[in-house]
Amino acid sequence: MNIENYSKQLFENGFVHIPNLLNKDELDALIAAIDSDMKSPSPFARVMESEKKGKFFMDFNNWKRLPLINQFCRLPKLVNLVTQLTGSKKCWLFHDHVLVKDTDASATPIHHDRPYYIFKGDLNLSVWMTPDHVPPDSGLIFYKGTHKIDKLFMPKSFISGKNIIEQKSESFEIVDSETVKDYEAISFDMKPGDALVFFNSTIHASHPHLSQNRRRALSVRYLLDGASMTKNYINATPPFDRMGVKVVEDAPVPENFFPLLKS
Ligand SMILES: O=C(O)CCC(=O)C(=O)O
Repeated sequence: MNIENYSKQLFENGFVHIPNLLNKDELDALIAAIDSDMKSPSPFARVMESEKKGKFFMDFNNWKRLPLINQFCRLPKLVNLVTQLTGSKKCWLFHDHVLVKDTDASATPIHHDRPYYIFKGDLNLSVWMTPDHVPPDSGLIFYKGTHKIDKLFMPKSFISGKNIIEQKSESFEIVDSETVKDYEAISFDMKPGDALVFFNSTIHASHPHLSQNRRRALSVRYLLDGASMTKNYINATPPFDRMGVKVVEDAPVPENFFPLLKS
């Protein structure tokens, strides 16, 4: 793996596609981890479905409860990948997010992740992995270079696709197709075991899920060097501020909630 080249792409574009990251055993472990959550979802789980649309199952922050998710998030291969890509010494587990779409499931709305989170930090990122073939017209869309926009955008509900709050906000601008019209939109032909790594600040979305195959995905969120807490979020997801985490501006990562995976 040419980590230097992948790292260059990540910093230049805000995202990078890593083909064949997972071997057969790791792919099986990914499938088992996603399955374990679908069979035993948490109270956070949501299934979106309507007469016309396919199902979109989502759940998050299950690593403490589900051993297969826990083991997968802690895989040295993933931790080494994100520390090497970002040149970070430290890495903490933030949370896991399972996202499974059936045929005709709706698009994921355009957003970036930072304003959903109680952490800031330029290197914090997600690793999105699928055990399925996801053609480019059904997969994620990344807007090249948008991680360099020095703004926070209003989070959107993945259920309704609408802004989480309707009132205008001084801190959070509205993000829509107009915001990204000058940025190249990139999608990938994802093969089983490929990964997408992207910064919390990178604007992204997905196409509606047109493929006839179910699309199972696990997005693991990691905190890296420079991570600290922030109160600059709307409706924290996961709602750690209502789960016992005391959010203090600029405070370091509380390792009793978010385990240190590498130091
Ligand atoms: O899987 C999807 O459709 C959306 C994923 C996403 O937005 C994320 O992992 O941050």
